[in-house]
Parts: sequence; structure tokens; C-alpha cells
Amino acid sequence: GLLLAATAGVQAADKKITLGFAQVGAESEWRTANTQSIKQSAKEAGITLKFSDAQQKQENQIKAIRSYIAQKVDVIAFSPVVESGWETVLQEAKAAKIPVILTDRAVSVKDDSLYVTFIGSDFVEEGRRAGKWLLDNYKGQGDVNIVELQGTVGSAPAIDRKNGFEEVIKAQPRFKIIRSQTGDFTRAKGKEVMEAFLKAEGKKINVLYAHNDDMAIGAIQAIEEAGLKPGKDIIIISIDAVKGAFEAMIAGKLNVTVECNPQLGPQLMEAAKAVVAGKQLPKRIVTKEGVFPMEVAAKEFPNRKY
Ligand code: GYE
Repeated sequence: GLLLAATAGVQAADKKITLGFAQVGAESEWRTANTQSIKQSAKEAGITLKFSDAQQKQENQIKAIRSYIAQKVDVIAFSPVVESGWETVLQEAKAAKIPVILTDRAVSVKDDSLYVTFIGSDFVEEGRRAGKWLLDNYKGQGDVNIVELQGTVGSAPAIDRKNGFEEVIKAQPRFKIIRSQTGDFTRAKGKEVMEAFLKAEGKKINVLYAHNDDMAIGAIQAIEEAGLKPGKDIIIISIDAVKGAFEAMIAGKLNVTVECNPQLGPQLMEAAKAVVAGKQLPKRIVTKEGVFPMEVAAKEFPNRKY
């Protein structure tokens, strides 16, 4: 009896975990680094990973999650493209007794028993840091006209980064957001929307706040094509701190980037193992991040991992 029980225990501990992960897409440098982190750390943790790319469409993510339920994976994890509209599929996972871990982006659901934990950044705080950098470092006098490139409509980082930034700049009424539109977190869209901003407002624009580096990098191109100097004629603030942003800062074209760490893989694998082992997890696991202005870019660049 004892021996049998011990063997059963060993088998349970050794059983390979299968994790189904529904990724947002491949829209940015951040996302590419995030996907790499998840694949790499699954391998290192000995977890079998089923991975799908939703091409930034919620319906594709829902389909992927349903297929993971049908395949009876041990754990489902996903980075929800938008905040709302998840109740039904999360209830299906719960009914199938498959635990769900959220990574990177949050959902808005009334019943928080629909997921085990949410691992990711504090996007409101990132927006505040961007706003604080602006208030502390802006040199010019008079009104400050800001244009904003928002992330994907309805996504947690777009909503939160907007709110955090506005909360801080409200303290000084001369800082005004004169235009705000989505660039869907991509370079191509960031460039396109910045072109429209420049057409409408021209030299009135003092500052660009982009919800991610890729959109800022796209916008830098638009600004140069309009004959203006990015980083000088227009002060540029963005979020993520990917390598492309460091290159732009070293070239003097981007003024600051607020860090958002995409390397969530190791924490996710740890959480997946813990939940399968029946351990309790905190409802919220926050990642640690910094702020990098242009002046430190060259020195920091060799240390960057994504
Ligand atoms: O900032 C952006 C990506 O959800 C934090 O998504 C992530 C955001 C990131 O496309 O570059």
C-alpha cells in the first residue's frame, strides 16, 4: 500500500504539464520578445506548449481557447487582446476544470474566480511615469500641445496608459492633449496616424506621447518626412523600452521610454506548475520596471535583453 501510494505520488509529480497559450499577435517588438520568452521558458521548465497567434483578433483567441479546452490541456494562459467579452469562454474553461492564467493584459469580468492569477505590468503606473517625465523635463514656456498615439482600442494597456498619463498632466493645465487616436500598437499605423496629426496641426505639435515604442518609431519617420526633427522639434515619449527605442534614443530621435518587461515566460511557467500542484497563487503578480531617458541610452544598451 505504502509503496503504491509513493509510486502514484511520483507519477503525479512527474506528469508533463501541457499549457495552451493564446497570444495576441506579432504586432510589436515587445510582442516578439514576449513570445520568445514564453517558448524558451516552457522548454526550460519541461512544459509542453501549445501556442497560437490570434493576429490581434478576439474571435481568434476565443477559438484557440475553445480548442485548448477540447484538447483537455492542464492549464490555459492568454494575453487578452481587449478587456471585455471574455465571460462565456472563461466559464467554459471553468466548467471543464481547466485553470486559466492571464499574462500581460487584464480582463474586466465581474467574477474573478474565472481566472487564477494575472501576471503583468501596472500599465496605469507606466502612463503616470510617462506623464511625470514630461512635467519634470519639458523646457519650453506657454501651452504644450500633445498628440497621443493610443494602443489597440479597448485593450488594457491603451486604456490604462491613457488614464495614468492624463492623471499626472492634469496637475499643470498648460499641458494639453490636442489629438488622440489609435495606432493599434504597430509601426505602420503609428506612421499613418502621425502623418494625419501633422497635416492637421503642423508645427503646433510640441510633444508626442505614444503608448508603445513601435508607434513612436513609425511616427519618427512621419516627422522626418515632414521636414521636422524628432526629439527636438517634437519631444517624443513612449513605452516598452525595446531595442529599437534605444537605437532611436542613441540617434537623438526619441526622448524617453518607460520600461514594460515582456519577459513573462519564467513567471508564467512557475505559476502553471504551482497551480497544477494545487498551490495557492496571489491574484496579481506585478513585474518590475524602470524609466530610461535619452542620456542613459548608450550606457544601458549593452544590458538590454529585448
Ligand atoms: O506595450 C505593446 C504590445 O500588452 C504590454 O502590447 C503589451 C503591449 C505592448 O503590442 O508594444
